Amino acid sequence: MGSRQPENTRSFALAAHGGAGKTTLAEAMLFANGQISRMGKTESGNTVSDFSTEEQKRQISISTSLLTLERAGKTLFMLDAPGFADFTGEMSAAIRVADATLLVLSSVGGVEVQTGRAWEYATENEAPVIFYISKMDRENADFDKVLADIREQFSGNALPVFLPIGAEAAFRGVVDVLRGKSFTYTPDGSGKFTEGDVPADMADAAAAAREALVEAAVEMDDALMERYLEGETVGDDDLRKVLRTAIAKRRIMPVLTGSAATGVGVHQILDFIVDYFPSPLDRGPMKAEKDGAAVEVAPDVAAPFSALCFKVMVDPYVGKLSFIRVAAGTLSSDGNNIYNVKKGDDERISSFRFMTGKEGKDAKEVIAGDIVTIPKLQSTKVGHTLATKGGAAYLFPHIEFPAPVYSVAIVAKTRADEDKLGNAITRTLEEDRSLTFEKNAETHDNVLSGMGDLHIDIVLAKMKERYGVELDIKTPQVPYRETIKKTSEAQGKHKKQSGGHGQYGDVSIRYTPLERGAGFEFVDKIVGGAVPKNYIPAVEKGLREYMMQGPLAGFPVVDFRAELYFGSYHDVDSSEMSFKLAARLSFKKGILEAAPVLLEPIMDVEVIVPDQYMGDVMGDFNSRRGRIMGMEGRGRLQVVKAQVPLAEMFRYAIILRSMTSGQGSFSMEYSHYEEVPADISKKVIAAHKQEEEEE
Ligand SMILES: Nc1nc2c(ncn2[C@@H]2O[C@H](COP(=O)(O)OP(=O)(O)O)[C@@H](O)[C@H]2O)c(=O)[nH]1
Ligand SMILES: [Mg+2]
Repeated sequence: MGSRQPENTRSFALAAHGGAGKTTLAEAMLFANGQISRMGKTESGNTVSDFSTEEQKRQISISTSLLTLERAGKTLFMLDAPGFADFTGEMSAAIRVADATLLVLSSVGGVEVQTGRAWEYATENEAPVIFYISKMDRENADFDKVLADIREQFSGNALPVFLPIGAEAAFRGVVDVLRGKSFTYTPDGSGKFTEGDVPADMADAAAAAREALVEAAVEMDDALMERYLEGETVGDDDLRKVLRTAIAKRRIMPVLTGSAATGVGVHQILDFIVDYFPSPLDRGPMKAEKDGAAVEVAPDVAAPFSALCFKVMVDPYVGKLSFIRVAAGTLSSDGNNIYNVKKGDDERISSFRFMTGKEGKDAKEVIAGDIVTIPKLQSTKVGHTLATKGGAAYLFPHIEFPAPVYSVAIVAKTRADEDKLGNAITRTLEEDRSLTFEKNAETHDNVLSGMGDLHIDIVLAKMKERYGVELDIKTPQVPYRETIKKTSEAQGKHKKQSGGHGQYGDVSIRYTPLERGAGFEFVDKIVGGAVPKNYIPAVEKGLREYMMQGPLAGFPVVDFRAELYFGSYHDVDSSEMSFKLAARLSFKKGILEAAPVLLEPIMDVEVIVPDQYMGDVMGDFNSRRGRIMGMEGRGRLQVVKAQVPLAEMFRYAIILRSMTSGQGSFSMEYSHYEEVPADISKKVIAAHKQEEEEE
């Protein structure tokens, strides 16, 4: 592979709603290209792409897999991303690093929620988009309808390049309108096809489709445009050149079709990828940053080497594999080391691997535009920039992952599980960037947060399989807090003076409510040494300690001022400990007399749903004590903003999914604390009392 050049590279992300047919299409391409001798099926758990235990068990893609194909002197890097909403992060990372997005829509299901999300990510990344209408052999397959929906909902730049010959059980082949040829298959999955003329009854449609492509393509070249307007016919060579540019610039978004299951059209798709998908050169430079200024990194093989890590996979046997997109330069694996620009660490390259599912083939050298893995890097994480030492010193922007929306508290089943938990969590977090773990300082829950119940389920199954850790899950505790609404004064007197060395502390403290978010203030108002100076810090310390467990229901007390204004002491018996205990007595009494209430966290929630679900979503928020803050249209979708108590949101990921048939999505973040309504407060306090009694 010594003479590989970026102009011979094609990389693309396969993106779609779950079940649209990406993995099957990837498998069909490997088969058509002679890289596998039998076609696997998602439902049989034997595709090259879905190789993990969990993917095979659940029959869906969970993690992006990288498949490398060699065809007609070109190297194709294909990223088969999972389509389910729980794994959106994987999909967006794949779209970010590939030179094009192959957006798959089922000829039956058409535009679905995740199709929209994939489109948005591609658009944000200015990625060229090629549509593929899949499953033309299925009952109710409707090419025209899906094409019309694509043009209406996404872009009028979507123009058909393939037209289907027949449909459903009678789907036989495709017309390639650019080549002006038909390709008719034996639909037995063997991949045998014959090339012929465009069928007479499709000639008009094929001519019109070609004309539309020509008209859009010539706009990329003024001279050609002029000739075209003067009535000259545009030759194939000219057309090919401008079409490539138009695709790279998103001015044309070709629409292809076929059936991966029966193999119909797969060879033509591969040909189209080779001929028309953008190379790294067509796609142009990657954006990076150096000392706060924007820089562009062109895919130049002679430039200093740089790469972006977009995925880390931990294989129980092979160990860690880091997936990288090479942005610039050329690097051979022997003797070369690499430098993590973000961390400032040296990393050792043992080899570069060209991946096809779980199999890797050693590559001596990588060049700008390649998407490969490096085994056993130590400190490199997703989003980090790699370079040779002393070479490129810029950083690629971090890869953003959506914030988790679904949380559970995890509890180790046994002591042995608990011992293994730390390591298992660390390694799991390394691979999965849409997962977070936090030990809540207030509730002491170990909170694991992800994109949904499916995601968490899979994470737990993986931890059990790989690291032998068994975990139970429960709903996390709401981190309630306590505060006061009135001012009170309370004396606390701690006195034990029978026999031996006694104890004596006496304080009077005034408790005043502060505004929300103010926290705690301690004020020393002692005059005349009623409490000696050296004991005052003990009083404050005592309060800070006891306020972590409020007298109402054991939650931290916040947003109040404590003014120490009077007290008394004993020359011999007073001590720091006595004053701490006195502060505690005053605190308990004072807070309970100052109209204490519970506070709960309120979340800012943003829900995105198709129009028809607006009513349901708003009604549901009412039943969750939510406040609607606003609504706006965003294309064919509606965005609802609301503030809702966290206590009502733990299962929302599941509820929204069932309420909207999977078509809704949401995000949330902490906003502020608010008083809990009396009826709910009563229940929380009662539950706390019961817990205390049980202990
Ligand atoms: N009839 C038919 N079924 C297909 C075709 N492509 C995929 N499928 C089926 O659709 C389901 C989902 O396919 P899969 O490739 O896993 O979808 P992905 O989630 O987009 O990767 C599986 O049951 C496939 O067998 C096709 O071309 N024709
Ligand atoms: Mg899949």
